[in-house]
Amino acid sequence: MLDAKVMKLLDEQYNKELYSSYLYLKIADYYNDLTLMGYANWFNVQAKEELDHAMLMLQYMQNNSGRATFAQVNAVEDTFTGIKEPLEAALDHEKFITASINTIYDAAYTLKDYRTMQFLDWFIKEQGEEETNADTLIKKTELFGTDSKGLYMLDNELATRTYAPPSLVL
Ligand code: OFO
Repeated sequence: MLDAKVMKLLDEQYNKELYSSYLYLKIADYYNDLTLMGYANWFNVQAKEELDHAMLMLQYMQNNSGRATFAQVNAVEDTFTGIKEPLEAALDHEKFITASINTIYDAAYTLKDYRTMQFLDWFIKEQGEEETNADTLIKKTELFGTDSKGLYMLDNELATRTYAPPSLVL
């Protein structure tokens, strides 16, 4: 059994991961509308990965006699303009998720919940990679995205991203 405080934080994280997937589907939809199909593909793949993260949170709770509350997933605001704005929103969101994972880790550490700390190790590494990826995408868009030929090539590069299931298996 896990401590109730840790279980509550994991449950909230489950909801945040579902929202992450929803946010990235929204961003993919935005780029789809701009006919930037590579950017759309990149975020559709990211949305699938986020759904995997939600499933891992749910499975970990279930494996430890917990249950999720299945709280409402927030709506995604449709306020994006330009090509760079959704990328900045994605990076901000990843920083928010990193802080949220760190909060759960802190709680697990305080309670000497080594099992949850070990589970979260994978997420901490993953967040580092995702923040880097989001930041790189912004920088590449700044470098090449202002020129139509450069944007076309960058979009083609992003179209090659493929989905791979998570390396963490519970
Ligand atoms: Fe769930 O990986 Fe980032 O947000």
